[in-house]
Amino acid sequence: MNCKFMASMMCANYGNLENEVRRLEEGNIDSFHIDIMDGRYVPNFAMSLNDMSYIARATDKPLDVHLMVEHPNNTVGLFINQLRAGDTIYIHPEAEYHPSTTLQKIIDADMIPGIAINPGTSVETIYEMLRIVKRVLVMTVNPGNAGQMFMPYVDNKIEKLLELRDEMGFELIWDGACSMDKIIKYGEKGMDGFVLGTSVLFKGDRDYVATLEKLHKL
Ligand code: S6P
Ligand code: MG
Repeated sequence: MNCKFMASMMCANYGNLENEVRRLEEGNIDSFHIDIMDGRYVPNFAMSLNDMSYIARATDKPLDVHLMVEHPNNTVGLFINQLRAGDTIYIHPEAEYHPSTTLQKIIDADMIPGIAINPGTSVETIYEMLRIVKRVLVMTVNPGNAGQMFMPYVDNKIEKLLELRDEMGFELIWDGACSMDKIIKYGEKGMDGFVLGTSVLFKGDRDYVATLEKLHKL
């Protein structure tokens, strides 16, 4: 299996974020997934711009920023200013009138443009954007919280996206309820990356190095 693993930092221990970053780096995490919420697009607040900047300064690894905010065009510049070339920003297309304008800002800043697709969003409605994004974050839970149940109906969409990925050349990343069995099954099907949250990494004794070693051996 050749796929990337991203740590969902909203599930980390905020009591010692620096130590969390170090231990995840020791386990060779590929990138840090930062969930930004505004309490409007989703009924929750997770990480903030300042949390993201702190992690950006604490590591040389790429950041993978998932904006769950209304009208990201209004605030995407704030995030771009704190990030580096090569970091990824995902927006939810239904949260913006002209999502391709927002994606263009991300492209112009030499960052990786991505869209996040909710369980209830069809491939058909986002098809044209697949031509300009480099990453698609397929959500297998409704956005807003960690620790939710996998929505089995997303399976069909994942199969469709895997076919389109081969044709159009974006990377397909899984976000939500990402357990070991899902990683094995969909890693074999060619998924490019997985966001690791409470289902596999931030659980039990939180031995990140041991869990990541197991995952990298798959
Ligand atoms: C959800 C968010 C995700 C979660 C992650 C948690 O709104 O976008 O990135 O943090 O999915 O993982 P888990 O395994 O607890 O569902
Ligand atoms: Mg996320």
